[in-house]
Amino acid sequence: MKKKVWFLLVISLLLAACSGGPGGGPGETSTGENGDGGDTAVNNSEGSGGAEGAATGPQLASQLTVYNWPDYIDETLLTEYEEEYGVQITYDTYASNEDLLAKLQAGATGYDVIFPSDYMVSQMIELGLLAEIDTNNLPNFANVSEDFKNAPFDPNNRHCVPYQWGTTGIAYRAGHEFFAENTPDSWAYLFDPELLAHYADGGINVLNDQRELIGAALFYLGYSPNSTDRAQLEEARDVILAAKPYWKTFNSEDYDDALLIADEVVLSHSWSGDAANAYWSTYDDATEDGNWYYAIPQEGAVKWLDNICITAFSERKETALHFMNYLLDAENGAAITNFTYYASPNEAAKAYIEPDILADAGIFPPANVQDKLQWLFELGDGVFMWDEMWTAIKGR
Ligand code: N2P
Repeated sequence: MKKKVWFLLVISLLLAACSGGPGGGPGETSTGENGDGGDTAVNNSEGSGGAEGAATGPQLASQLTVYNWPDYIDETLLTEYEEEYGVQITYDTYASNEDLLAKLQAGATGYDVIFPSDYMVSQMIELGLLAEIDTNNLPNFANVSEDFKNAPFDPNNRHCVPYQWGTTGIAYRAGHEFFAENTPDSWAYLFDPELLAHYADGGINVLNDQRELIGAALFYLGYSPNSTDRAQLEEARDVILAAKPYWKTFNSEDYDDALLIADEVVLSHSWSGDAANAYWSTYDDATEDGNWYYAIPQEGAVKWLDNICITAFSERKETALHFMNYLLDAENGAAITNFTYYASPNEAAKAYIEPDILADAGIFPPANVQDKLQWLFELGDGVFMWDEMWTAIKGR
């Protein structure tokens, strides 16, 4: 039995942070051709588990295009959906909310189902990029925890339903001699050159994600991760530029497997599930321990909720809704978390989630930790200033 809880609750000095609700080209596993007709292309009427009524079943298109974060679903679920419903799924991935938005704004209208985070949902609603849904047509919406319904970024779930949630902190190599004496429980371990000098030769990775990285620097400086104050943002940019020479990689796509598990780095800015993947993938029954630990910095950290949404331009909305309902099934929701190591907002799924995952406080943080995390909000026009900082950070 893997009983050891590896997560460090290093939050005691956390400043009172704002809490509240979450306010705030098709391809890789493609199994079909592009460009079939829309939902009118009836080819399935099995009906079981359908979103549109049991009697006749939904009118499903022959294809569906799904655009998600990397390593964010157990792909056997896709195959099972294809086999059960006769819908061929084209599955593709993006690295960040900003990449997703840029792709849609550049005219990639082929995508039906997407998975933006909280702040990006509100931005996309304002831009008219998301279709409206009626959760009355989603029987499995009842599986979702009330805590995650009706979030401020999408009142009454008029556009999206919750998919997975997590935190953003620091993953570090257990057994590294410097970390044996010094727990990386502060963003200083990512940004302070004096500290970085102790372990930079082992490799450091940061998330290639502007809201996360600039947000972390803002936490480090004692500011809001949603700041749109130019002086604060410039300070954050300069903190990042001073630390950048010590970093080996900007990777938010496959850093858990390619860098953490592969021992290419000793410390990484990390999403909770990726850190947990690194821990459980290196877990040794003999020592009852894994190689990677995860800490939430004392200055505060981001809590996020990713969502399943249908694009406004989807020509297969009924099929997309049917697929959305499929993902909200209790056992399917559990299969997703058992694969990704991210927390599930699907309450009914918990009966099927691995006990070790449910008990892992790094994945499902206790309430006292959650209360001290902060949501990211849409930045309004401030987004242009953030883009400017990000260009300066990545460009030099
Ligand atoms: C995992 C993607 C995590 C999504 N590879 C963070 N919002």
